[in-house]
Amino acid sequence: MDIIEETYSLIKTMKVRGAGRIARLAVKALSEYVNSVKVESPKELYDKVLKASYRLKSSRPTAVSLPNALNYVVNAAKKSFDMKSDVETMKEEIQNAARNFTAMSEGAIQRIGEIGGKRIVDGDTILTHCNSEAAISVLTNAHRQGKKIEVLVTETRPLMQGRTTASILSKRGIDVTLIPDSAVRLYMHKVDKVVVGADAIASNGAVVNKIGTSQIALIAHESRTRFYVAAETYKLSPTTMLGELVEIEQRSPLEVVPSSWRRKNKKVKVMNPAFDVTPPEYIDIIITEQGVYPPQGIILLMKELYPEPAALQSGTV
Ligand code: RUB
Repeated sequence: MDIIEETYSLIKTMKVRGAGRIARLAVKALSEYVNSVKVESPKELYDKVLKASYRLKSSRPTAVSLPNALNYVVNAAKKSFDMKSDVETMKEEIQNAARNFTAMSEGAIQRIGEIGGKRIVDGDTILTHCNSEAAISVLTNAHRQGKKIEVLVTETRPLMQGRTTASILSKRGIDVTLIPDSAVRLYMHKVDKVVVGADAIASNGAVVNKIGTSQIALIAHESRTRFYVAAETYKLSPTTMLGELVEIEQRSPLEVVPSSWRRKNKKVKVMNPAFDVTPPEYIDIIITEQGVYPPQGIILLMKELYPEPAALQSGTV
């Protein structure tokens, strides 16, 4: 299980982060694990795949891309096992599924960029939050389509993922300004569109993304600024169709204040939620690789892609 434990730790400690990246890393780990694991029977292989995928799923709780990606691979294992394949064939089919997921994910990000880039117009000032491959793809495509854009990037405390975004966009030749999270309302009058990514999208169109996203959406709503979400369809959370909630990850207080400060201020409680929920009323469109949806329309796409969410809830995969 070495590769599984290594990957668990890379995701948990956020050395690899972002909903799409952790999904691809997890399926890659599962595939490598399957390649090297020694088993006596297809049943043993299937059980090990299930166990490894449970472990990987538990590394971070909010990004639904993680269980969706792993379920995609586990489903291939189950199908192969049900077809009474031998161990070698099962291994091959599992590894193919992992490769397919990765290719699909990378293609989706590119397609979202092409679709979303068209929604940006020449001269737009756009605000983005945190570090999202899908949102960056939209901004990069708009820039490559020859539109002159200016991007405001929030720092994204406490871990400052905004610096990564600012650096990437700037290296691609885009005019970028980094601002503190608390300056969003001051600058919103300059902003034409907000573009953010997503960790999970609920069946009512609510979007779970980096903490602070919902505050930005509220400010955008107040000033009638358009609010776009760029997200691959594997960010849709099928179990929300059954009334399940998306768990919001609480991270260590030490990401907010150093331990020396905590020792001196023992009575102060420190909370560090990593994500929040933006209600559908504050979102104009969700840009997916399958097209653009109003948040209220996302349920239709979800029902098409996940016809049997109860199977996921029962824990069979
Ligand atoms: C990252 C974050 C990103 C989404 C979408 O949070 O909230 O906006 O994951 O990213 P963290 P992407 O840094 O805590 O992982 O579009 O790259 O999947």
